[in-house]
Amino acid sequence: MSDQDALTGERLFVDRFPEEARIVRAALWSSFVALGIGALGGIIQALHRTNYFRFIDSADYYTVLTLHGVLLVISFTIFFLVGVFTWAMVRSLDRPVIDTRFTWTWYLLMVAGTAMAGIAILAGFVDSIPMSADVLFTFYAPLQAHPLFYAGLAVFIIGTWLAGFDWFRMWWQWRDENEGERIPLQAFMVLTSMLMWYIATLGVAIEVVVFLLPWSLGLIEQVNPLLTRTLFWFFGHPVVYFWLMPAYLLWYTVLPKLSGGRLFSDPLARVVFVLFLLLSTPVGIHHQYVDPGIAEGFKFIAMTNTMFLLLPSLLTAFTVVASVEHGARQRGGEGYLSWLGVLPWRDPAFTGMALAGLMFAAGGFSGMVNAGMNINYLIHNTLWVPGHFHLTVGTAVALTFMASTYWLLPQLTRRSVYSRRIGLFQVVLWFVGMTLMSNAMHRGGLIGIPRRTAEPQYSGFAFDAGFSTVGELRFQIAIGGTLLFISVVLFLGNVIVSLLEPPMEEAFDATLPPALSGPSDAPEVLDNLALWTAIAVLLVILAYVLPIGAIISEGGLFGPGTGTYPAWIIEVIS
Ligand code: HAS
Ligand code: CU
Repeated sequence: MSDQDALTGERLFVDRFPEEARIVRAALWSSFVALGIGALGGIIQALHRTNYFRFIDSADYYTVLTLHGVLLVISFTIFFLVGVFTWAMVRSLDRPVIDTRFTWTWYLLMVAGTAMAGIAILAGFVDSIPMSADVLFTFYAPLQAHPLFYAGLAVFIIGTWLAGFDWFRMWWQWRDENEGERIPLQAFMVLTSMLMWYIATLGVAIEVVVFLLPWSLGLIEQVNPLLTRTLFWFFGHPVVYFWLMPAYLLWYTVLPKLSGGRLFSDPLARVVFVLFLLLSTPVGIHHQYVDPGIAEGFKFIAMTNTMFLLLPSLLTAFTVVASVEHGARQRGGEGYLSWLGVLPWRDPAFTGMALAGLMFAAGGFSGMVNAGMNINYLIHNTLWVPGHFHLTVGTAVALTFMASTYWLLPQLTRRSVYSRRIGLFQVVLWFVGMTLMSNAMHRGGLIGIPRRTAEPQYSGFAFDAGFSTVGELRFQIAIGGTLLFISVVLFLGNVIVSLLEPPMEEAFDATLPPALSGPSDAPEVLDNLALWTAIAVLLVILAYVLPIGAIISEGGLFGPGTGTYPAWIIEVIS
């Protein structure tokens, strides 16, 4: 059975696999609830920081920031991911999940985990409840949250592990029946992403279960902050590719079809996902260039690996643009660039994904700046960094998810999208809002405006000689943030109203055409997942054993983290 099988007309996904469609829908709805609440946190914050409207007290700023960060980058992204991955496994292997009770179990674990963490965060608003979790989405020590927050995270991650197991089981079953066949492309993407996830989450599992949870329960007195930070970033870099991989899956397998063409190269797509499995984890120290207690040499290794890690995204830019160009030429497009004009720009799914890709090119360039060890000192902890990640996770990922929903919705619900014009307006609004906001954030970072503070003006310290620049940037951030919020409201409204539409009569073409250069052109070794996993583990060992060993031997497994300060300071403060 080939990957790109036809499920058209009366044989829509929802008709063929009704229970699986229900599960995918549940995952998507959960993701959209998180999107709505997270976006509300976003607008409150954008207007607060820019000092236009202050709906909250500055004391609650970190509660809102944590809510915004956790709900959007953990819940919105990963619920959407499990929905898309389930859809992709079922359709590409052309078989139902093995046991729907198991599937519902991991979904419910993820819901329970989100609810636990969400309650701990929201309690931060109520002074009479002695519970809070104002630790931001990078929840490392010395910030401490209520145990419920960490327990929620643990439950959520266990849910994702079981989800991966569910998909592996489907593949094992398929493999037994299809000996010698190439793994269908979408399944290949899901499986390699999950292998990367299993490796990456080891860091956060140890951080939470061994250190943070016992510490917040009072079972251990202290932790080594540098150690928990390092374990966090062991996970904190690869998690960004975990958000990105479902977007890449959609760019590789759906965007070419929407453009009217075919994927340029299946083998290149496989190479890209293998490279992410190999290189996503041994780079986390690029978030710690300014951390004392990690030798420069280890930071240099992380930088070198990060530069190699640009390769799969550069390959993606080439392959996806080539596929879109192929589509345009099939539609009669000509010339060096004028083919762009014949693309289906009125289709919100196409336009949203294409604009997401365009913005990712800019986000990728700001990532290259971040990754340079010396230039990172200029931008670290400034507003530049939120500028970077609102282009990557906030646009490449979020806009692709919203745009692709316009294409997935009919297959999953048998309802047509209520208004494609509102859809188109909404994705373009996101693009415009994000252009304003992220550009201003990058520029603000360059003049030294810090990230993560409700009051960016320290007394007696001006960031810019001329008020006008800061004022103009403030304005762009506030307007941009407002447009983004309106865009989310239009998206959610459009989806909700679509569900009230009567079942659609007309056929919906959900086929995905085969690649121009198909799987048979790919060397067989690419499908050897055990080999790639072994090499990935080896690279992680090479990158992390020595720095972590040094951190523990200097600062102690459970602190006091003397590696961070000279011993005489510790003596003075203790
Ligand atoms: Fe990053 C910080 C380096 C990618 C997210 N990053 C962050 C943080 C987040 C984040 C959330 O080295 C902040 C964490 C915190 O709170 O402290 N990042 C990189 C590099 C890349 C990169 C080198 N980041 C991402 C992605 C993210 C993400 C992806 C989320 C999804 N990042 C860093 C570094 C820091 C950092 C440092 C620490 C900064 C500090 O000091 O704190 C690369 O992977 C980027 C490669 C991308 C490209 C672009 C390729 C272009 C493509 C477009 C194709 C076009 C299409 C359109 C599809 C080279 C693929 C076709 C349509 C037509 C019409 C033709
Ligand atoms: Cu990173």
